[in-house]
Amino acid sequence: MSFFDKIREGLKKTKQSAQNNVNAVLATFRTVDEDLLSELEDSLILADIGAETAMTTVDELRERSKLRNIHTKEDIKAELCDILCEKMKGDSALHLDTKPSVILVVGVNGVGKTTTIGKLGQKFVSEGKKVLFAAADTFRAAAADQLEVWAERCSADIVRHSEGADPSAVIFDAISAAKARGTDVVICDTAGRLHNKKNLMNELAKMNRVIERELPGASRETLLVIDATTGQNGVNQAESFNEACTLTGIVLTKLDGTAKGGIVINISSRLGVPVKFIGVGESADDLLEFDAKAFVEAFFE
Ligand SMILES: Nc1nc2c(ncn2[C@@H]2O[C@H](COP(=O)(O)OP(=O)(O)O)[C@@H](O)[C@H]2O)c(=O)[nH]1
Ligand SMILES: [Mg+2]
Repeated sequence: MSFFDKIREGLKKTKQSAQNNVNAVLATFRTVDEDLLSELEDSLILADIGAETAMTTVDELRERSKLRNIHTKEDIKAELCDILCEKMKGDSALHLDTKPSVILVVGVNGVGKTTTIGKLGQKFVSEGKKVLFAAADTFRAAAADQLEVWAERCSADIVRHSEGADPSAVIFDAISAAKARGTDVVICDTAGRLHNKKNLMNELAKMNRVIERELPGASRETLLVIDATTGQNGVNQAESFNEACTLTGIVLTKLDGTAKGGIVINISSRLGVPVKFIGVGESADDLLEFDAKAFVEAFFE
């Protein structure tokens, strides 16, 4: 299945609703007037693009329609795609230039952190990289067991401690092992069960201190995983985590399970943190590098 087919397949539910809405609005197109703009705004909001983003999108469309001739619904679609791509611009690439480099994966419980780490491991190993997982979600033993299954599946190494251990100690050991073994990428799983923001900040700060101290100058990524099916709640989570640590990218999982794929546009335009990957299923190859243009095209196709 091609890359585009995968996005298309992953966005099937979104398209069944969003496309119908946007297309239904465009089907009645005669001219760009306030009726059309407000109907478009509503259909964008229904796809979870967010009220604010829908409003600024429509404002931009209004301005453009004054400057350019928009004659057909294809013209409008093209302008709409262009405006939404602009809102998502940002660097979607991972920057892992040092050996080892470190990816810290954060997010609330159940969003798909461990699964995403497994998928990333698979991707890096297939590129010929040596990967080590740090099982720093020590909250329950099952979390490390789950990561271990992925490690076996994709031939990555894993460092784990017993249940309840200090997550920063796991990361410390993982980095020592990575240095000794010539690992390319260390991917750290974390617990999503932190009770409050202060707790979360302290824990993340401690892990970051360990990485900083043990690997000064190393390439780092901090990826926030968000479940696309949680809608507005996902935006709130992103805002909290963005305050607690410096995020370098977002992974939006479970796009295959939602009719509201517009959340991708909402989150990346609101936070100014680029979406780097999208998850469209549970298996190892269901993680796609994010491409704003391909995404928007599939969205409005
Ligand atoms: N459909 C679908 N399910 C996913 C995706 N990513 C993760 N999951 C499922 O979501 C559930 C929770 O994932 P897990 O990685 O354990 O979440 P964690 O608590 O954040 O580590 C599991 O059943 C995963 O198989 C995705 O992109 N699509
Ligand atoms: Mg987990």
